Amino acid sequence: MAHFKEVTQQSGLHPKPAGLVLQYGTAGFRTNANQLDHIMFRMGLLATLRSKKTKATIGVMVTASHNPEEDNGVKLIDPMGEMLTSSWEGYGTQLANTEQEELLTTLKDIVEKEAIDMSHEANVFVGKDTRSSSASLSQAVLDGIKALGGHSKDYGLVTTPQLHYMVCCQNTQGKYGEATLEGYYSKLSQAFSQLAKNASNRTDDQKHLRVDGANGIGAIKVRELESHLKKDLQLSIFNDGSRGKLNHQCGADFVKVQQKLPIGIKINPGDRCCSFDGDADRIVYYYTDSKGHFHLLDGDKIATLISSFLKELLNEAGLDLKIAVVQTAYANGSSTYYLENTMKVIVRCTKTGVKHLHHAAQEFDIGVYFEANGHGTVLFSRGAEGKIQQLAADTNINDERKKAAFLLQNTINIINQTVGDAISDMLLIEAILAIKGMTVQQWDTIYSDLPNRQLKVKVSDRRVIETTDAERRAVTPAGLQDAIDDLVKKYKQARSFVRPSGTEDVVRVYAEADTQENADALAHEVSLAVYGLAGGVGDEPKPLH
Ligand code: 16G
Ligand code: MG
Repeated sequence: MAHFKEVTQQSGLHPKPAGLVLQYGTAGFRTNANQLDHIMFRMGLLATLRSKKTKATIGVMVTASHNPEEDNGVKLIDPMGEMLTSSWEGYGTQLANTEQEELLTTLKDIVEKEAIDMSHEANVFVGKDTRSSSASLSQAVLDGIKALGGHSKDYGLVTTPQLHYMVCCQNTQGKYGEATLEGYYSKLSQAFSQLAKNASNRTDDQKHLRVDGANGIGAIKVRELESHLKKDLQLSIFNDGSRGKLNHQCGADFVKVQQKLPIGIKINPGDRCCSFDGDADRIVYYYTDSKGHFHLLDGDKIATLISSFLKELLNEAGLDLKIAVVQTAYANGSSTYYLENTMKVIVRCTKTGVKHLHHAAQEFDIGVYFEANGHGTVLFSRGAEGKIQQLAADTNINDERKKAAFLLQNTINIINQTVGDAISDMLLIEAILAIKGMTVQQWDTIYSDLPNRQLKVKVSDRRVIETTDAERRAVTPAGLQDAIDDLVKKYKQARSFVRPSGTEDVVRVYAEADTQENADALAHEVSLAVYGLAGGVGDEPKPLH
């Protein structure tokens, strides 16, 4: 086949360093940018095969999200805008690790196993973040697509969720929206302005939001959005990339993990602020109080705000739809308690990683999913969307139901259902706060987070830890879970779990308890148990105080 010949020739320009082994991780490949050229070329090949197989457009996003500037990575996007199906992740790993001379054989194996019709045309959308390495790496992706005879469209600089959106628009023949940036901004901003019409009189202060763009792509894109928003929302953008370094002491991951303000942001007590991560698929909110204390509103607080808003609207609309919130083990215990016992919504817990939450959320009429780190969105089933549209078109209903249906309709339009999207989440949160006339402090008091601590432990092989029950219990090594159970019993309102990271060579430890001191002490003691029972390397974990 002519294409295979082309692959052999072109792959020579993107050679694999012999012996280098990389895994398709939780969200694709991610490592130092100078190890990725061959990976990018090969993911161009894989995306082309995936497109031929699914007879649909596939996406390839070049980004390393919240990692440092020196890193890069790649995420593949399936036809409906969701992440690459897990059954193909293995092919990604195989293609990445096959030595140069075996590449063609590996490629042909995949073609055979998946019975791919190579004569079918292939279409791949490509996007990239602002890293200095992204330009040449996305060119390597384009080279891979071309080598296998696929067609590509290069969107250039876009956020990860924007590329997910484009793929979904393309494969739904425009039903989800128009596959352009202009289409994205106009769909979201129109929905926002419809929702904002229902807000009580807001002062300029209330319309004002400070955005930390992590010196990344989100900053550029939120500025593009700004011109579509008119005066409904006023944004001050910090860490916009003009000076600082990507993700360095700023961005959603920094703010969440360090529980403090990002560098370069100027705020007064009570000012509402949010941070995006490096590819704008995560968002967290925060403010400082009159004493200068920092308060974080993370993915759990966001899920609570959104789900209570939706639940109220469903009640007012008289619609009987099943709503659920999907979280991971990292969700603060107070949020789970509040959702289950006060709000009385169904709560599901899944393994870490967006694809797991996304799948679980698909099982409900309305599935709100958020990781505590700020990645999340809302999914509406086709049936639920149909009922909402039908109600909105019904002329025989009272004003209250009509208004609720209208708000639900615009909520659907403001949400990027393909994946968590900092820009879309930000607009939805701003709309809800405006409609409810709620300040960020009032939102924060819905429930109080239990003090918590996250630690890392280095072990010789983190795979010795296997977990069950959505990562909440360790099955191996023997004795570890019993040790954790005994330690947890020593503290009030305590909970702890450990899991091997999917993105770093460490074991992660999470603990929460009634006080920060107790959460810290429990996290430390559990770290010692991991170190002792799971092959710790280096110095023994030290107490935090
Ligand atoms: C990836 C995941 C994120 C998860 C994180 C966990 C996606 C798009 N991203 O960044 O959802 O929270 O990994 O990292 O799925 P860890 O396994 O190192 O704790
Ligand atoms: Mg990200």
